[in-house]
Amino acid sequence: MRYFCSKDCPDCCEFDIVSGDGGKVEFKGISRSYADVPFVCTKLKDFYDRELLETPSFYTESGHRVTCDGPSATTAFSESLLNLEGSNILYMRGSGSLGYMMGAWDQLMSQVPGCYFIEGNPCDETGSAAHEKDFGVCVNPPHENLENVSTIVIFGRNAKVTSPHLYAYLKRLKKMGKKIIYIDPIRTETVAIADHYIRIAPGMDGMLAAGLLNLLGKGAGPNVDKIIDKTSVTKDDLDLLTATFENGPVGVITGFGLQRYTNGMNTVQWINRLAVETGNEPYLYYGRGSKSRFHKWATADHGAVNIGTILNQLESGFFDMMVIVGANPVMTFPESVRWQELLKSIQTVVVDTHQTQTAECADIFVRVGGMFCQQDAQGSYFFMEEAKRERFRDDYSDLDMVEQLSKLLNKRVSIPDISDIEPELPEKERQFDLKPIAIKEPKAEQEGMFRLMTGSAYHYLNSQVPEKYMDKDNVVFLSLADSVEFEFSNGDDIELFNDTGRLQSTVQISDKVAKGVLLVYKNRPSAEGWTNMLIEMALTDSGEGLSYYDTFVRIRKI
Ligand SMILES: Nc1nc2c(c(=O)[nH]1)N[C@H]1C(S)=C(S)[C@@H](COP(=O)(O)OP(=O)(O)OC[C@H]3O[C@@H](n4cnc5c(=O)[nH]c(N)nc54)[C@H](O)[C@@H]3O)O[C@H]1N2
Ligand SMILES: Nc1nc2c(c(=O)[nH]1)N[C@H]1C(S)=C(S)[C@@H](COP(=O)(O)OP(=O)(O)OC[C@H]3O[C@@H](n4cnc5c(=O)[nH]c(N)nc54)[C@H](O)[C@@H]3O)O[C@H]1N2
Ligand code: SF4
Ligand SMILES: [Mo]
Repeated sequence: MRYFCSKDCPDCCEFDIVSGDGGKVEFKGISRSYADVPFVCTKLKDFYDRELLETPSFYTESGHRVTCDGPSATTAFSESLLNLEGSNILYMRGSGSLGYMMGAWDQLMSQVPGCYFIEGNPCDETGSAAHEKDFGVCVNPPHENLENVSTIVIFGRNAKVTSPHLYAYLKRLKKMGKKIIYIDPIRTETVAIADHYIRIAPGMDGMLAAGLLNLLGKGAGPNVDKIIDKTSVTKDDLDLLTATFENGPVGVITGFGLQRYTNGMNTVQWINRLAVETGNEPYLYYGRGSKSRFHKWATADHGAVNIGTILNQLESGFFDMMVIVGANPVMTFPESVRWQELLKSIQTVVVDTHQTQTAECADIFVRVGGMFCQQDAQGSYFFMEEAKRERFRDDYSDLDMVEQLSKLLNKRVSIPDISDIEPELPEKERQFDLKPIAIKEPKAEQEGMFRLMTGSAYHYLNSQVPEKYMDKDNVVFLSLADSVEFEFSNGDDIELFNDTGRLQSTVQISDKVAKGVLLVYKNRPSAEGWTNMLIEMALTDSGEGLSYYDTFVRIRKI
């Protein structure tokens, strides 16, 4: 059966499900125009195994959890909603599945009186806003355009880890003779494909892009001394980049890491300017909406809350209930401890494949079967491709739940059949309206504190961690220089702390990080605590994204 993976991953892989003996299934990659060998990532089989685990649903009666099946928990949810009529309800839908059909949830919840949606997301919002500001849209050129460039400059996209098909394509482009320059404050796995790696100071790509424009005679950016001082890029690297853009054409691939700062939108806007002013806009990539070519789900008028104000709004008592579908904010959003307290103080309903850290705080938990149990459609947010699938397994799914709820609540939700869903809307085109902008810098380094970076790890996706990888690379990466200064050896216990919270883990000395920077992989428990316990809920300059990497911590031995 032809299927696709609807996880929050730029690839949106299509694959074949092959049934073997004794109900075993296998996944086989299909050939793609951009990869020499068909493959699927190792995470896929783990998602399948993980999502088959039988986690019971539950509801709460007189302070006690009653375990039950999905439909019974859904009935309890509908009763709570009816009892709460007249109250305000906060609704969050996350990145568990980005399939088009998950829009049925929005259609249903928008009809629930007093329901508020969340404006903004923790993922790519800041960079998307930059593209919308500059070009009116957030689209990607066809990937084939990269075949016309001589060099590809990658600003912080850890493709080897986060987008294996893009990495396969980069390998092919390299074989075709393209040079690759990779710019990232962290020496990631993607460095392996680079002809040249440049370690930039975090949040300073905008300064670098503006500086390059100055050196190329295309604007009044910072001079060489200032660029070197602010970005930590050496004179040789700067000369290489200047020559690269002088000679062109250059592919520019922008990742999502560099927009997770208070100046993230400004950074992406400067990279946009660098590409446009040097004639490389046809080779400028960020990402596009994964549902941009499908018709939007109709929703009723509903309230909205800015992502940065969620916790304050919960604290103020404005909401009596929070409904969380396919998200694990206790683990993935900043200020985890506050989340835990606030979710326990109101009625919380969680719909998930797993009993997550967020579900632990719930009054009602409805277990759904996940992406193997639902027909769906979606596009890749890097490649201009869409995929569709029929349902593979019959377990209780999000769509089954939405249908049941809509009947119980007497709401109308029109779920189309998959055969009627086509990516028929044309992709919009960029319009050019690059207004002059200032150069913004990230939050300043603080004396005696380390910048905490929290990027993606290879073996798991956001907080969807298979048990067998819970402890893999579950460390704090520390530079050799800092290990000497602070007298740490490999394997030592370490505490990271600041005014927001604390985390305990073990040290791994590594050249992944520079002096003054720590790396801890995101969204899973450390020995004690986890990264988002240390991170403050603070917006980026787009006003709707979160500045995760503008976080500073102290360290001590324990
Ligand atoms: N294996 C795996 N794959 C995933 C995910 C996962 O958790 N695991 N998550 C998925 C999701 S939700 C998303 S949004 C995508 C994210 O995919 P990517 O676009 O790759 O984003 P990140 O991994 O957040 O960051 C990419 C790189 O940016 C770097 N970076 C950070 N700050 C800066 C900076 O100031 N300048 C520069 N130049 N680089 C910087 C980081 O060190 C990191 O190596 O990946 C998806 N794919
Ligand atoms: N410190 C730090 N934090 C970060 C980031 C970072 O770089 N640093 N990155 C951020 C990014 S890019 C993102 S996208 C967010 C992600 O934040 P979340 O949206 O919370 O992402 P997940 O952890 O993938 O949570 C998705 C949940 O959906 C469940 N699920 C899976 N499939 C289905 C399904 O079909 N239906 C339902 N109902 N549930 C399902 C999973 O079990 C999981 O619990 O995290 C952000 N958090
Ligand atoms: S690479 Fe991403 S889209 Fe492809 S199977 Fe793995 S998680 Fe799914
Ligand atoms: Mo994301």
